[in-house]
Amino acid sequence: MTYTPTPADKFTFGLWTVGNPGRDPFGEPVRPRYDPVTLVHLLAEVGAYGVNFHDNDLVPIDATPAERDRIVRDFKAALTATGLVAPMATTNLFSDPAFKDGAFTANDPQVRAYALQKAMRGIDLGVECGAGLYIFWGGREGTETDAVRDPREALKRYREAINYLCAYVKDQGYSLRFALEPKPNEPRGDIYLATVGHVLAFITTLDYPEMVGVNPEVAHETMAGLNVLHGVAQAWEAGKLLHIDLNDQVIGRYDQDFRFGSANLKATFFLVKFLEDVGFDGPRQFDAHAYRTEDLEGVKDFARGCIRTYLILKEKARRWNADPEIQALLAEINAGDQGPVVYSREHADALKAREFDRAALGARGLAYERLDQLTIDLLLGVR
Ligand code: GCO
Ligand code: MN
Ligand code: MN
Repeated sequence: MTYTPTPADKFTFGLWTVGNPGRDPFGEPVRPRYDPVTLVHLLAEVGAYGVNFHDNDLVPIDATPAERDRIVRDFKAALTATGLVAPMATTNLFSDPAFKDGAFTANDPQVRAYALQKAMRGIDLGVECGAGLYIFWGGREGTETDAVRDPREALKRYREAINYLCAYVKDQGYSLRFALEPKPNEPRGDIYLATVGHVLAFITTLDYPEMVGVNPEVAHETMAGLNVLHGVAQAWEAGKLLHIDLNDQVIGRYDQDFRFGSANLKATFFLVKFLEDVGFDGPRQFDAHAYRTEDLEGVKDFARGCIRTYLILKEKARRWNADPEIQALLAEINAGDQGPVVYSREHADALKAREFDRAALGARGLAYERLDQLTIDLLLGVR
């Protein structure tokens, strides 16, 4: 197997991922900043399908209109030259000191207004570059102390902003959907809309819920100690899985943004298997960055590694689904299943009267150990 990506895999990277200069709270950048055109060519070289950006990854926050137009022209020319697309865009509502208390949820109404303005301009920029999806990651929408804001007020303001921006998109006639990206903490002590579950519930309270979905991130659910796959599956079931951020993370650590599959291989396998089994056709974005030890070659190794691991796990998933022993075990586990139970008076009466052999139910061995070990054998390449 060569594990060569195709456009159908929809592997994308943010400009901020391969462009990450390796600055952290303890140390200065270890890599130079590369301009967007260079990064587009790098992504084409490693086999990506698309590139995503925050407004200010592409256009510096203090650029003049003329500079903006030149940068966008060069970027679009690079897309044409490489064949890459820009399916998703987003707003940086977290780096500038103006957003130190949040953007849409900030206590200062001027900050909230500025955030809306910046988001509308970001949406225009995204649409101009061909994006069909716009992400909202509320990086600074949170607190260090709940003394400063009633969390209900934060949710109200968040809702007001998303409603406003949905109305803006409709008014402009853009064909653009939104995806909200949950995260439990970092950079704030606590961030509102902490998990996929919070976001799914929040969407039902919006004016245009049909325009809005979720962008789950592996690391973010893991930081919250949750099973990523379960959140992703619930989003999918609700018809709300529009995009996914793939990376890796050890529970209980800082926001690590490791190369996809580099920390929790089995969980990553089941996630890839799920995405492939259900036929998820949204972009698979690698939202991660290279170790701080790497130079530009290491950044390429990182990006190629994300893609390669996904494709290896995709092939493993195919083999898992085709494995006679695994499938026989699954058939045994699910034997006797007669499909969904539907309520009727007769069914309920019969069920209430039925006698169960409770001891036998409890005594039955389920062979999950064997099934899991077969999975491990397959993943470790001895099967
Ligand atoms: C993070 C987030 C971001 C977002 C990005 C796009 O932890 O910093 O994952 O990388 O995904 O802002 O919305
Ligand atoms: Mn993240
Ligand atoms: Mn992300």
